[in-house]
Amino acid sequence: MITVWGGQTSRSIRVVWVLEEMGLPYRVRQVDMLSGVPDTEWLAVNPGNFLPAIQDGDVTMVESIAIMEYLMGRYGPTPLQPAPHDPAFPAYQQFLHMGEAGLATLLMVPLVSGFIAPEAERENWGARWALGCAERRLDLVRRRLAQSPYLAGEGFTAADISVTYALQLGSNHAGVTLSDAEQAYLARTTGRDAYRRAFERSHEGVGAS
Ligand SMILES: N[C@@H](CCC(=O)N[C@@H](CS)C(=O)NCC(=O)O)C(=O)O
Repeated sequence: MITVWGGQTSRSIRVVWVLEEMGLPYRVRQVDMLSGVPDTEWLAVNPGNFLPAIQDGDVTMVESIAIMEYLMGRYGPTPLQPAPHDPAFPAYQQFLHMGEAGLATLLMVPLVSGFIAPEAERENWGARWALGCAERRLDLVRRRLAQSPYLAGEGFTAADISVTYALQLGSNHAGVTLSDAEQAYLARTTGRDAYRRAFERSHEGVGAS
């Protein structure tokens, strides 16, 4: 049984969403990063203390995109991951990675500046720079969505899982304003049954004493 170490608003939703799309059995172990109480069981899994992580038998992994690629490679094939000879593959590969490396990573800077930084440091050049960089990368997402319903082309793939999380992070917590096309895209991706199940499983037990 695969264990997903996650949090209710963390990138673990990407991993759980892949598991739901593929119909694989798993359990979610919630980690409360904000409790202030060290979770020693969790820190033994990832001493770096960032979510998500998985354990699958002898395998322990962090990095949400790498975990998604592991699951699709290990338990696929799956339509979530076009094969290298598929014409959809280059765009798939680009947006799969852009969702984290080019978008979510940058968006963490305005997010932590806006919500966690001391009052006097909330407005800062670095956060504005990071938001501007993410906005320019979003132009590539916008241009792609003007051409096709999903980022790799006609079919939904893991690239959409990756970028959906980044769009949610940006619009909910980092000051990104979504266009109508992006909002329609999010409605398409998060309207999937697998997303609804993933969302529910990611919130199970949260707030329970
Ligand atoms: N590139 C990593 C980013 C992981 C990350 O930043 N996770 C957040 C939660 S979504 C976190 O744990 N932040 C706390 C920290 O890094 O100290 C991934 O995609 O998994």
